[in-house]
Amino acid sequence: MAQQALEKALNVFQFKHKGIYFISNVTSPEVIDAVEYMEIRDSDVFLVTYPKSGTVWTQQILSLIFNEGHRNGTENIDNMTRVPWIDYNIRNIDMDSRPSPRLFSSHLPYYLMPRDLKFKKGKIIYVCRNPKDVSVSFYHFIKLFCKLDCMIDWESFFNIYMEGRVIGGSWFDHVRGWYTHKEDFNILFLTYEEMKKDLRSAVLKICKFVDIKLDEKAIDIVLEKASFKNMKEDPLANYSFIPEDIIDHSRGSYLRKGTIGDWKNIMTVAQSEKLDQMYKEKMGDLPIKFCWNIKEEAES
Ligand code: PPS
Repeated sequence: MAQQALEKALNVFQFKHKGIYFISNVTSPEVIDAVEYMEIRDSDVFLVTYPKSGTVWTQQILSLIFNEGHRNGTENIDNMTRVPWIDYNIRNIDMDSRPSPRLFSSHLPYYLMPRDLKFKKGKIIYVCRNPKDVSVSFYHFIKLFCKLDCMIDWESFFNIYMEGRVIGGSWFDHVRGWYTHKEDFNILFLTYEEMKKDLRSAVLKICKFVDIKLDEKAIDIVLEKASFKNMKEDPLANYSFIPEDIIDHSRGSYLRKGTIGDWKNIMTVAQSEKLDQMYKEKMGDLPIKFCWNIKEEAES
């Protein structure tokens, strides 16, 4: 019954286009279709993720790497303006008139991205996170949406997530799609977990990939300003600027726990096994390694 109510509410809250679910009212099939024809510059950098995989965190990191004015605090620009979404352009930013190097964010699957990227123009940073923590983060996040007017219980959400009937579609299809098509793009793969365990190394990898050299002092500033604690308190980084008619900020924070292994606090053994089984079926042949617990090394 609870699941039926959630499914009904989701049918109003999100729409399906070309195999993927998007949030209604904040984007449209026309916007998504136009992305494919976006003109790409060699210096463009796209941050791509499945939802709840560390997008806002990486937006902050990219913004700090690229903008000295962000590092030294002389500019007052929020993350979403610095690294705007191409699939959710809620501020109607004119992407074509932005100066190079342009930074963009997206939750799109590989096949809906701008066509030119497939000719290795521009760069893509793909960040993925273990699907158990993603599901839990997603569950808490979805409850913040004003327009999703129904009680959301974990079990119903988990079932719908496993079927891929959520924003961004199936985690398995998204990550598998990007991973198996990585040769078509100029791409750097990162995991949320490696960022969490050793942010300095991840930041250095990003700097190398985007060809920017920062001195030790600048790297230290990036690390400090991209820390969970700092971002949670920073109104330019914590997404508290999302309009109240989209997110009800009184229900919770965009930056919630920021850790690895929170799934253990809510997932039943049966749910965890169901996900393990699906992981084995859909991802088992890929050499990607995830870390499922803060104390563990990465494993497939
Ligand atoms: S969204 O809505 O898809 O853009 O969400 P996304 O930004 O991809 O993911 C949100 C989760 O990322 C966590 N987060 C961080 N973790 C560690 N350090 C930093 N600095 C950081 N910033 C954001 C955020 O807390 C969400 O995870 P959960 O597990 O819900 O806390």
